[in-house]
Amino acid sequence: MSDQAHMRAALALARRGLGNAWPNPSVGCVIVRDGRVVGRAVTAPGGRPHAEPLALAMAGAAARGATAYVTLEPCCHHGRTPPCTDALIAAGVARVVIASRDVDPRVNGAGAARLRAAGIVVEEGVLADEADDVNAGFFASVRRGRPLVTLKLASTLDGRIATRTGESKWITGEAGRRAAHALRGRHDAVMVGVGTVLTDDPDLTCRIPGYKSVPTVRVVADSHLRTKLTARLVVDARKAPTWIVARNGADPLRRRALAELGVTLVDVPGSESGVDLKRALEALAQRGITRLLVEGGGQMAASLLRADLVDRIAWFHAPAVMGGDGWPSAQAFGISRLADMPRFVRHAAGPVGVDWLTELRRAA
Ligand code: AOF
Ligand code: ZN
Repeated sequence: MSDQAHMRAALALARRGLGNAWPNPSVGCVIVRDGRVVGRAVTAPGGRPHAEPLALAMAGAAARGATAYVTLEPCCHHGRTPPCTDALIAAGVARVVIASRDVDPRVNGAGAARLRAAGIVVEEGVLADEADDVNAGFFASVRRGRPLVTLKLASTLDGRIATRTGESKWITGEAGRRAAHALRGRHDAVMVGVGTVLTDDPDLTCRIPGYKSVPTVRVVADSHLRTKLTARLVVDARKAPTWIVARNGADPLRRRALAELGVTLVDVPGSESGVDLKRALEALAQRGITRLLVEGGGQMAASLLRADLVDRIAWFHAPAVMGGDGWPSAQAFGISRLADMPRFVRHAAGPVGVDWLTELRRAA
């Protein structure tokens, strides 16, 4: 099999770990000796151990003289785990094929250099575009200090996400809802505005059995701490983590009560109209979140789009029309000049049950 084929297998492993590895990137590693796969692993849940030592342990003595395929440049720093470069060198690996360079300033080319200095043949950039896509969350948190933000919208054909009376269950069908749960699973955290918590009382967990080993963090943007102590995601905050992003100094009593129920309070500056979303995203990245799925509602979608903080959109659209009285998906998002409109490019599109899913990415 070719280098590309083995790297594709490593990428598939890495993709499976998305949503489980934060604060670290989900890395796939495949070790091949004489054309046979002798070791394979993905970064462990929670980010440690890294993929390489796990794959090397599986390979044992067969790693000597083998080729290691890694989706991200092996680390060479003494972080919370020993350097993967040293593990590869000690195991006697002959060749290392790397997809993406690790943008972590502690690595950033130094990992590859260290392997070369030890006499290992190193190739870089094999399927780099695909790996950059898998690593996009980690790269966003290192380079921009905020997570990769994917906005999930479930709307009618005319872009409505709720009726005038606030009804929004269920616009899409069963298959679309299952796909949306899988999407939650591939993210480190899911965020909604407090309005959605007050009207829908959502649970926001990924309810696909066996899909996730690290529960997705539920984040509520709630500047004035209006979330009720009886909300579902407060009541079960000890089972799956709930973080509330609030304005500095908001309601100390409420704060204490929420904390006692197991909720984590994340403080950010804000204005009367809500929390500063950019600062909120930065605070989430500081706590290790690399991939954030934003699920609503319209106000939140509008604010993020207006601030140009949306990297990707997962748009589920149902074959139905609500009409002008419905709540527009980007409420109050009034662009007057076409030049100011954030544009996205289509990444993928296709049917999901009776609905469609269009995946979009922010145009460069
Ligand atoms: C790898 N293989 O599977 C991952 C890597 O704090 P530590 O020691 O866990 O190091 C975290 C850094 O390691 C992280 O910022 C990133 O640069 C790299 N992640 N590296 O060789 C892996 N997950
Ligand atoms: Zn490592």
